[in-house]
Amino acid sequence: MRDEKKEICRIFSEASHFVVTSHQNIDGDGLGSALALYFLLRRMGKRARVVYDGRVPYFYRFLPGSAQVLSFEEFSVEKEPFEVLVVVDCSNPARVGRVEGFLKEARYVVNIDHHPDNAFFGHANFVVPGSPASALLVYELARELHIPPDADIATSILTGIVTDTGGFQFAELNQNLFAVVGELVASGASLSTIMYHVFRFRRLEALKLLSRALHHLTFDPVCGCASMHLTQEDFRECGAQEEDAEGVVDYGLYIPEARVSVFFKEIAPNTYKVSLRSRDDFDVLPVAHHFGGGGHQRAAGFKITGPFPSVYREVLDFLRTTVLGSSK
Ligand SMILES: [Mn+2]
Repeated sequence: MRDEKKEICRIFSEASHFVVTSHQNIDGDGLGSALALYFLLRRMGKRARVVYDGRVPYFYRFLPGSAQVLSFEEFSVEKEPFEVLVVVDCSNPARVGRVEGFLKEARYVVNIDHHPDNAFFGHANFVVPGSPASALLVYELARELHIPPDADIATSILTGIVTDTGGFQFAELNQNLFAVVGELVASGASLSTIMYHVFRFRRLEALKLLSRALHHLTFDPVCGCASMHLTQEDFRECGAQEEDAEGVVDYGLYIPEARVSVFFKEIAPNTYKVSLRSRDDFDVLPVAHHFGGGGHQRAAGFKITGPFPSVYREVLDFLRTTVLGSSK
């Protein structure tokens, strides 16, 4: 079998113009991985751009290079040619928004990801579903390229790891991961700065929104399902944006008996983004797939439309049946 890591290193060495992108509704792993690749390619003397179809959330703007991220519009104006499109932390090209059109333009598409349902859409696919973060795969690539991380690369990679492990709560900080974190810290990354921005740097509007979501929190002790929702009205009344709901779904699992947390976010009238989180013993990915979404075993999501009461009932009924049907 072809070594995908080596193939990507070959593409990185041979080509000279790169666009790096990640999924819409970007998180610390998507952005951290994209920026780490950007710095890595620049260290190799390449021309690289990070293009993202969306706005970088304010709490990730501490990241070095985040000001250089181009919106889809900004890049379209610039019209700079590129040979390679690197898509990172993204299971499916439909998730990159309008950047999806670049897949046809690129000579090579490089796919670096850790989602179990990755569609292998690249010419080279470095996909490791067991990896705690895509950023760890970027770390491996840097090693393969013999490029020791500098402070910018280290900060970007560690932000990805911190985000996707929930600050080392969802993945055990074993000796291997600890060694990587040690090297990144030695290279100039500040773990406390990253933890602060990823988890505790939230504007008043976001905290007001969180209080609304918690106010709506309900728990079904029979199946261990915790649920929350936020309506468009909640967002309006709090003066909040979509990015302000980041992390809300995690609160459902604070309940000791909770096995799964579900969070409904109304993003347009009667259109809901649904996030799912679970503990080790329950896989939410089949639930997300059932509703046409995707993600990971412990964190997944999908979109659904309809009036809230019927949407809520449909999802909760399916969840209940699935949770109760799975072994305890
Ligand atoms: Mn990720």
